[in-house]
Amino acid sequence: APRVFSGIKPSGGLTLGNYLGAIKRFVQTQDAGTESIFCVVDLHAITVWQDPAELPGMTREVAAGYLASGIDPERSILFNQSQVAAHAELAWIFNCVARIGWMNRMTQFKDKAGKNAEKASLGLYAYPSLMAADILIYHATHVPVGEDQKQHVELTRDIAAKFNHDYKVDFFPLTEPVIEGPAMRIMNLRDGTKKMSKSGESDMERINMTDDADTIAKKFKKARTDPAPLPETPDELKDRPEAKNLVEIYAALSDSTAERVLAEHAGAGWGQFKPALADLAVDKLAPIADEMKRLMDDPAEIDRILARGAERAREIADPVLARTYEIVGLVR
Ligand code: AQP
Repeated sequence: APRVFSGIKPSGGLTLGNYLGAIKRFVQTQDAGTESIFCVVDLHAITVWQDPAELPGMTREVAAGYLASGIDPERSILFNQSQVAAHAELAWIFNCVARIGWMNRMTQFKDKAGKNAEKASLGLYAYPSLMAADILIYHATHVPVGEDQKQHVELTRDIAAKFNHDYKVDFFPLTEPVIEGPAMRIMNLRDGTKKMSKSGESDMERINMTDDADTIAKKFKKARTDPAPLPETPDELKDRPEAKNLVEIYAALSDSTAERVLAEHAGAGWGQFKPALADLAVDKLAPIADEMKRLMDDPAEIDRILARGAERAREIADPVLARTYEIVGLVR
Protein backbone atom coordinates (compact mmCIF):
# COMPACT_ATOMS: atom_id res chain seq x y z
CA ALA A 1 0.00 0.00 0.00
CA PRO A 2 1.24 3.52 -0.65
CA ARG A 3 2.58 5.39 2.35
CA VAL A 4 3.53 9.06 2.26
CA PHE A 5 6.25 10.74 4.32
CA SER A 6 7.32 14.37 4.23
CA GLY A 7 8.90 16.90 6.55
CA ILE A 8 9.49 20.58 7.16
CA LYS A 9 12.47 22.13 8.97
CA PRO A 10 11.79 24.43 11.91
CA SER A 11 14.48 26.83 10.70
CA GLY A 12 12.29 29.93 10.71
CA GLY A 13 8.70 30.98 10.19
CA LEU A 14 6.70 29.06 7.58
CA THR A 15 6.47 30.74 4.18
CA LEU A 16 3.95 30.75 1.36
CA GLY A 17 6.47 28.46 -0.42
CA ASN A 18 6.21 25.90 2.37
CA TYR A 19 2.41 26.20 2.30
CA LEU A 20 1.87 25.85 -1.46
CA GLY A 21 4.80 23.53 -2.19
CA ALA A 22 4.27 21.29 0.82
CA ILE A 23 1.56 21.67 3.48
CA LYS A 24 -1.40 22.32 1.19
CA ARG A 25 -0.56 19.21 -0.82
CA PHE A 26 0.00 17.15 2.34
CA VAL A 27 -3.56 17.95 3.40
CA GLN A 28 -4.87 16.82 0.01
CA THR A 29 -2.92 13.55 0.31
CA GLN A 30 -4.27 12.91 3.78
CA ASP A 31 -7.81 13.76 2.71
CA ALA A 32 -7.55 11.37 -0.24
CA GLY A 33 -7.12 8.63 2.35
CA THR A 34 -3.43 7.82 1.84
CA GLU A 35 -1.59 6.75 4.98
CA SER A 36 0.54 9.79 5.78
CA ILE A 37 3.40 10.63 8.13
CA PHE A 38 4.36 14.28 8.58
CA CYS A 39 7.38 15.40 10.50
CA VAL A 40 8.90 18.56 11.93
CA VAL A 41 12.51 17.78 11.06
CA ASP A 42 14.31 19.47 13.94
CA LEU A 43 17.51 17.44 13.47
CA HIS A 44 17.70 18.84 9.95
CA ALA A 45 17.20 22.38 11.24
CA ILE A 46 20.36 22.22 13.39
CA THR A 47 22.58 21.49 10.37
CA VAL A 48 22.90 25.28 10.45
CA TRP A 49 23.04 27.21 13.73
CA GLN A 50 19.76 27.45 15.63
CA ASP A 51 19.44 29.40 18.85
CA PRO A 52 18.31 26.89 21.53
CA ALA A 53 16.09 29.59 22.99
CA GLU A 54 14.19 29.86 19.68
CA LEU A 55 14.12 26.30 18.38
CA PRO A 56 11.24 25.01 20.55
CA GLY A 57 9.03 27.91 19.43
CA MET A 58 9.83 27.34 15.76
CA THR A 59 9.18 23.62 16.15
CA ARG A 60 5.77 24.36 17.65
CA GLU A 61 5.06 26.91 14.92
CA VAL A 62 5.66 24.33 12.19
CA ALA A 63 3.44 21.86 14.06
CA ALA A 64 0.77 24.56 14.37
CA GLY A 65 1.09 25.29 10.63
CA TYR A 66 0.38 21.66 9.81
CA LEU A 67 -2.56 21.46 12.22
CA ALA A 68 -4.11 24.81 11.26
CA SER A 69 -3.92 23.89 7.56
CA GLY A 70 -5.87 20.70 8.12
CA ILE A 71 -3.47 17.92 9.10
CA ASP A 72 -5.50 15.75 11.46
CA PRO A 73 -3.21 14.13 14.05
CA GLU A 74 -5.61 11.19 14.34
CA ARG A 75 -5.69 10.30 10.66
CA SER A 76 -2.05 11.23 9.96
CA ILE A 77 1.00 10.76 12.16
CA LEU A 78 2.45 14.16 13.15
CA PHE A 79 5.61 14.40 15.28
CA ASN A 80 9.05 15.94 15.53
CA GLN A 81 12.04 13.99 14.28
CA SER A 82 14.27 14.06 17.37
CA GLN A 83 11.66 12.16 19.39
CA VAL A 84 12.10 9.09 17.20
CA ALA A 85 15.71 8.01 17.62
CA ALA A 86 15.52 5.51 14.77
CA HIS A 87 15.88 8.35 12.23
CA ALA A 88 19.37 9.24 13.45
CA GLU A 89 20.34 5.60 13.92
CA LEU A 90 19.36 4.61 10.40
CA ALA A 91 21.08 7.74 9.07
CA TRP A 92 24.37 6.41 10.47
CA ILE A 93 23.94 3.15 8.60
CA PHE A 94 23.19 5.17 5.46
CA ASN A 95 26.30 7.28 6.00
CA CYS A 96 28.16 4.02 5.56
CA VAL A 97 26.21 3.13 2.40
CA ALA A 98 26.19 6.49 0.61
CA ARG A 99 29.33 7.62 -1.20
CA ILE A 100 31.13 10.92 -0.72
CA GLY A 101 30.92 11.49 -4.48
CA TRP A 102 27.12 11.36 -4.29
CA MET A 103 27.04 14.06 -1.62
CA ASN A 104 29.42 16.20 -3.64
CA ARG A 105 26.79 16.51 -6.36
CA MET A 106 24.06 17.93 -4.10
CA THR A 107 23.16 21.45 -5.21
CA GLN A 108 21.45 22.35 -1.92
CA PHE A 109 24.71 21.82 -0.04
CA LYS A 110 26.52 24.06 -2.52
CA ASP A 111 23.83 26.75 -2.18
CA LYS A 112 23.71 26.62 1.61
CA ALA A 113 27.42 26.21 2.30
CA GLY A 114 28.26 29.06 -0.08
CA LYS A 115 31.86 29.84 -0.94
CA ASN A 116 33.28 28.68 2.35
CA ALA A 117 32.22 25.02 2.25
CA GLU A 118 35.10 24.02 4.56
CA LYS A 119 33.33 25.86 7.37
CA ALA A 120 29.95 24.16 6.84
CA SER A 121 28.88 21.55 9.40
CA LEU A 122 29.40 17.88 8.65
CA GLY A 123 25.67 17.53 9.32
CA LEU A 124 24.81 19.88 6.47
CA TYR A 125 26.94 17.76 4.16
CA ALA A 126 25.29 14.52 5.32
CA TYR A 127 21.79 16.05 5.27
CA PRO A 128 20.56 13.83 2.38
CA SER A 129 21.56 10.70 4.29
CA LEU A 130 19.35 11.69 7.25
CA MET A 131 16.58 12.58 4.84
CA ALA A 132 16.84 9.13 3.25
CA ALA A 133 16.54 7.65 6.75
CA ASP A 134 13.45 9.80 7.50
CA ILE A 135 11.74 8.35 4.44
CA LEU A 136 12.98 4.77 4.47
CA ILE A 137 12.53 4.10 8.19
CA TYR A 138 8.80 4.08 7.34
CA HIS A 139 9.24 2.28 4.02
CA ALA A 140 7.47 5.29 2.55
CA THR A 141 6.66 4.90 -1.12
CA HIS A 142 5.86 8.52 -1.99
CA VAL A 143 7.37 11.82 -0.89
CA PRO A 144 5.53 15.01 -1.84
CA VAL A 145 8.11 17.79 -2.02
CA GLY A 146 8.83 21.03 -3.83
CA GLU A 147 11.12 21.04 -6.85
CA ASP A 148 14.11 21.99 -4.63
CA GLN A 149 14.04 18.63 -2.85
CA LYS A 150 13.87 16.42 -5.94
CA GLN A 151 17.59 15.68 -6.00
CA HIS A 152 17.51 14.51 -2.37
CA VAL A 153 14.65 12.11 -3.00
CA GLU A 154 16.53 10.70 -5.98
CA LEU A 155 19.54 10.17 -3.72
CA THR A 156 17.24 8.33 -1.32
CA ARG A 157 16.51 5.88 -4.13
CA ASP A 158 20.24 5.45 -4.77
CA ILE A 159 20.86 4.71 -1.09
CA ALA A 160 17.99 2.19 -0.94
CA ALA A 161 19.20 0.48 -4.11
CA LYS A 162 22.81 0.26 -2.92
CA PHE A 163 21.76 -1.04 0.50
CA ASN A 164 19.56 -3.71 -1.12
CA HIS A 165 22.33 -4.61 -3.55
CA ASP A 166 25.21 -4.71 -1.03
CA TYR A 167 23.30 -6.79 1.52
CA LYS A 168 21.51 -8.88 -1.12
CA VAL A 169 18.06 -8.08 0.21
CA ASP A 170 14.91 -6.52 -1.17
CA PHE A 171 14.25 -4.49 1.95
CA PHE A 172 13.99 -0.76 1.25
CA PRO A 173 11.52 0.46 -1.39
CA LEU A 174 12.57 2.79 -4.20
CA THR A 175 10.68 5.91 -3.22
CA GLU A 176 9.03 8.23 -5.75
CA PRO A 177 9.25 11.99 -5.41
CA VAL A 178 5.83 13.53 -6.03
CA ILE A 179 6.29 16.95 -7.59
CA GLU A 180 3.17 18.16 -9.28
CA GLY A 181 0.93 21.21 -9.40
CA PRO A 182 1.39 24.85 -10.29
CA ALA A 183 3.50 25.87 -7.29
CA MET A 184 6.41 23.53 -6.96
CA ARG A 185 8.89 26.38 -6.85
CA ILE A 186 7.68 29.66 -5.39
CA MET A 187 10.27 32.34 -5.94
CA ASN A 188 11.62 35.17 -3.84
CA LEU A 189 9.50 38.34 -4.23
CA ARG A 190 12.56 40.54 -4.74
CA ASP A 191 14.49 38.25 -7.10
CA GLY A 192 12.55 35.85 -9.31
CA THR A 193 15.60 33.67 -9.89
CA LYS A 194 15.93 32.65 -6.22
CA LYS A 195 13.47 30.53 -4.31
CA MET A 196 11.40 31.89 -1.45
CA SER A 197 13.02 30.65 1.79
CA LYS A 198 12.31 30.83 5.50
CA SER A 199 15.86 31.89 6.15
CA GLY A 200 16.28 34.40 3.30
CA GLU A 201 17.92 37.68 4.34
CA SER A 202 15.02 40.10 4.09
CA ASP A 203 11.48 39.59 5.31
CA MET A 204 10.26 41.46 2.19
CA GLU A 205 11.39 38.50 0.04
CA ARG A 206 8.75 36.19 1.42
CA ILE A 207 5.17 35.94 2.59
CA ASN A 208 5.03 34.30 6.01
CA MET A 209 2.01 32.19 6.86
CA THR A 210 1.48 34.36 9.93
CA ASP A 211 1.76 37.75 8.15
CA ASP A 212 -1.26 40.02 8.67
CA ALA A 213 -3.33 41.46 5.83
CA ASP A 214 -1.48 44.79 5.68
CA THR A 215 1.91 43.11 5.58
CA ILE A 216 0.81 40.76 2.80
CA ALA A 217 -0.57 43.67 0.76
CA LYS A 218 2.62 45.69 1.30
CA LYS A 219 4.91 42.81 0.32
CA PHE A 220 3.05 42.10 -2.93
CA LYS A 221 2.89 45.81 -3.70
CA LYS A 222 6.67 46.09 -3.33
CA ALA A 223 7.35 42.78 -5.09
CA ARG A 224 9.68 43.23 -8.03
CA THR A 225 8.04 43.06 -11.47
CA ASP A 226 8.68 44.30 -14.99
CA PRO A 227 6.62 47.12 -16.50
CA ALA A 228 4.73 45.01 -19.10
CA PRO A 229 1.10 44.03 -18.42
CA LEU A 230 0.00 40.41 -18.04
CA PRO A 231 0.24 38.47 -21.31
CA GLU A 232 -2.31 36.07 -22.75
CA THR A 233 -0.42 32.79 -22.36
CA PRO A 234 2.07 31.27 -19.89
CA ASP A 235 4.59 30.86 -22.74
CA GLU A 236 5.02 34.60 -22.84
CA LEU A 237 6.14 34.58 -19.18
CA LYS A 238 9.22 32.50 -19.97
CA ASP A 239 11.71 35.35 -19.63
CA ARG A 240 9.76 37.21 -16.96
CA PRO A 241 10.56 35.26 -13.76
CA GLU A 242 8.96 37.71 -11.33
CA ALA A 243 5.76 38.03 -13.37
CA LYS A 244 5.62 34.27 -13.81
CA ASN A 245 6.00 33.76 -10.06
CA LEU A 246 3.09 36.06 -9.17
CA VAL A 247 0.84 34.40 -11.76
CA GLU A 248 1.76 30.97 -10.44
CA ILE A 249 1.11 32.01 -6.85
CA TYR A 250 -2.31 33.27 -7.92
CA ALA A 251 -3.00 30.00 -9.74
CA ALA A 252 -1.93 27.83 -6.80
CA LEU A 253 -3.91 29.84 -4.24
CA SER A 254 -7.06 29.66 -6.35
CA ASP A 255 -6.61 25.96 -7.29
CA SER A 256 -6.40 27.07 -10.90
CA THR A 257 -3.72 27.07 -13.59
CA ALA A 258 -1.53 29.81 -15.06
CA GLU A 259 -3.51 29.43 -18.35
CA ARG A 260 -6.81 30.15 -16.65
CA VAL A 261 -5.43 33.00 -14.53
CA LEU A 262 -4.07 34.67 -17.67
CA ALA A 263 -7.27 34.06 -19.62
CA GLU A 264 -8.99 36.08 -16.92
CA HIS A 265 -6.36 38.77 -16.31
CA ALA A 266 -4.60 39.25 -19.68
CA GLY A 267 -3.86 42.91 -20.29
CA ALA A 268 -4.12 43.86 -16.60
CA GLY A 269 -1.33 46.00 -15.18
CA TRP A 270 0.39 45.29 -11.87
CA GLY A 271 -1.57 48.07 -10.18
CA GLN A 272 -4.62 45.91 -10.76
CA PHE A 273 -3.23 42.40 -10.43
CA LYS A 274 -1.14 42.83 -7.26
CA PRO A 275 -4.05 43.98 -5.06
CA ALA A 276 -6.19 41.12 -6.42
CA LEU A 277 -3.39 38.71 -5.57
CA ALA A 278 -3.00 40.19 -2.08
CA ASP A 279 -6.76 39.86 -1.42
CA LEU A 280 -6.69 36.25 -2.54
CA ALA A 281 -3.66 35.45 -0.35
CA VAL A 282 -5.25 37.11 2.69
CA ASP A 283 -8.45 35.21 2.03
CA LYS A 284 -6.63 31.86 2.08
CA LEU A 285 -3.97 32.56 4.72
CA ALA A 286 -5.78 34.66 7.34
CA PRO A 287 -7.98 31.84 8.70
CA ILE A 288 -4.93 29.57 8.91
CA ALA A 289 -2.87 32.26 10.63
CA ASP A 290 -5.64 32.83 13.19
CA GLU A 291 -5.81 29.14 13.95
CA MET A 292 -2.00 28.93 14.22
CA LYS A 293 -2.01 31.73 16.78
CA ARG A 294 -4.74 30.03 18.76
CA LEU A 295 -2.81 26.75 18.79
CA MET A 296 0.47 28.43 19.76
CA ASP A 297 -1.21 29.95 22.79
CA ASP A 298 -1.27 26.43 24.24
CA PRO A 299 2.23 24.98 23.66
CA ALA A 300 1.58 22.12 26.09
CA GLU A 301 -1.22 20.85 23.85
CA ILE A 302 1.06 20.98 20.77
CA ASP A 303 3.71 19.06 22.72
CA ARG A 304 1.13 16.42 23.66
CA ILE A 305 0.14 15.98 20.01
CA LEU A 306 3.80 15.65 18.95
CA ALA A 307 4.58 13.15 21.72
CA ARG A 308 1.59 11.01 20.80
CA GLY A 309 2.57 11.16 17.11
CA ALA A 310 6.13 10.13 18.02
CA GLU A 311 4.80 7.11 19.89
CA ARG A 312 2.87 5.98 16.82
CA ALA A 313 5.88 6.69 14.57
CA ARG A 314 8.14 4.55 16.78
CA GLU A 315 5.75 1.61 16.40
CA ILE A 316 6.53 1.59 12.68
CA ALA A 317 10.16 2.71 12.83
CA ASP A 318 11.58 0.50 15.58
CA PRO A 319 10.95 -2.87 13.88
CA VAL A 320 12.40 -1.54 10.62
CA LEU A 321 15.55 -0.42 12.47
CA ALA A 322 15.82 -3.77 14.26
CA ARG A 323 15.58 -5.63 10.96
CA THR A 324 18.14 -3.28 9.39
CA TYR A 325 20.62 -3.96 12.20
CA GLU A 326 20.07 -7.66 11.72
CA ILE A 327 20.68 -7.41 7.96
CA VAL A 328 23.89 -5.44 8.59
CA GLY A 329 25.06 -8.01 11.12
CA LEU A 330 25.06 -5.96 14.29
CA VAL A 331 24.70 -8.06 17.44
CA ARG A 332 21.66 -6.98 19.45
N1 AQP B 1 9.90 28.28 -2.39
C1 AQP B 1 9.34 27.07 -2.33
N2 AQP B 1 8.46 26.66 -3.27
C2 AQP B 1 7.88 25.44 -3.20
N3 AQP B 1 8.13 24.56 -2.21
C3 AQP B 1 9.00 24.94 -1.24
N4 AQP B 1 9.45 24.32 -0.14
C4 AQP B 1 10.31 25.14 0.52
N5 AQP B 1 10.44 26.29 -0.14
C5 AQP B 1 9.63 26.20 -1.24
C6 AQP B 1 9.05 22.99 0.26
O1 AQP B 1 8.70 23.01 1.64
C7 AQP B 1 9.05 21.76 2.22
C8 AQP B 1 9.80 21.98 3.49
O2 AQP B 1 11.06 22.54 3.21
P1 AQP B 1 12.14 22.52 4.34
O3 AQP B 1 11.71 23.35 5.46
O4 AQP B 1 12.49 21.15 4.72
O5 AQP B 1 13.43 23.05 3.66
P2 AQP B 1 13.71 24.07 2.52
O6 AQP B 1 13.23 23.54 1.23
O7 AQP B 1 15.17 24.38 2.63
O8 AQP B 1 12.83 25.31 2.96
P3 AQP B 1 13.21 26.77 3.15
O9 AQP B 1 11.95 27.50 3.41
O10 AQP B 1 14.05 27.25 2.01
O11 AQP B 1 14.04 26.75 4.49
P4 AQP B 1 15.49 27.27 4.82
O12 AQP B 1 15.53 28.69 4.38
O13 AQP B 1 15.67 27.12 6.28
O14 AQP B 1 16.42 26.40 4.07
C9 AQP B 1 9.82 20.97 1.18
O15 AQP B 1 8.94 20.02 0.59
C10 AQP B 1 10.21 22.00 0.18
O16 AQP B 1 10.34 21.48 -1.12
